[in-house]
Amino acid sequence: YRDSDEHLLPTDLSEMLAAGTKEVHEKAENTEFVKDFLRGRIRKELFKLGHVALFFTYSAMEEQIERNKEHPHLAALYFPHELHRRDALARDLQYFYSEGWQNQISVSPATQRYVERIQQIGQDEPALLVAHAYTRYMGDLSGGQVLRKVAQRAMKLPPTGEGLNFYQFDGIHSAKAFKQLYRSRMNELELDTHTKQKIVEEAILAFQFNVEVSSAVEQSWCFSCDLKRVSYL
Ligand code: VER
Repeated sequence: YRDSDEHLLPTDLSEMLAAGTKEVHEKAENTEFVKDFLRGRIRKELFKLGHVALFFTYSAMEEQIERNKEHPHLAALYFPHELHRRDALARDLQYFYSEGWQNQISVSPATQRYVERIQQIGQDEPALLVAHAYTRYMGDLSGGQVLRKVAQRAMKLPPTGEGLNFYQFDGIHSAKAFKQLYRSRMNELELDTHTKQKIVEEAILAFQFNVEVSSAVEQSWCFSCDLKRVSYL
């Protein structure tokens, strides 16, 4: 037993990310939007707006991942079949908004800022895309599975899974095993300490973007809907 071992800072990227985002994860879990969601108080209009925001976010992220898929810091984390959500979100939006959904949705300012950051690092510092992929995909494979059940029950969506494709990872049999694979792939990347720290910083930023987007979704209700906060679906 060596006391000093317990005080060593982690050097594996997966552990640095988990430790570095612990505090902001708690913040992300505690926005009104997320708390209402977990209680099953889901207003369908807000759920739809959340999906619209996710659609723009994943479109940007996956476009940049695609563009940089041969980059040495991203190639080992390239799992389009298993992870990519853009098409699943498009199917969900088609279900919620019907034909012509593309013309009914628009990007909110908070989502636009998130998207611009993803595009900027995709151009200038592709290694930092690791942070964005981690924040979304590892989250979707963790808490996301709880959200699927809550959403299905609260909005009485059909058991066939329509409207819930986003939460359904058809290419992944065990979320737990896949997360372990993803963590080991992150840890095998050849990154110096400075770059790893920058990835952790970027992940914290990615969480903050998510918090801002969900607060904006929450607030948009007051301005755009006559019913205000009366009815919960
Ligand atoms: Fe989190 N999450 N989460 N989460 N999450 C876990 C891991 C995890 C949970 C539960 C859990 C977010 O919100 C929630 C993220 C990212 C995010 C568990 C493990 C709940 C119940 C909620 C609330 C809905 C949000 C909003 C995000 C980011 C957008 C990541 C990245 C991880 C992986 C941590 C790691 O490194 O193992 C039970």
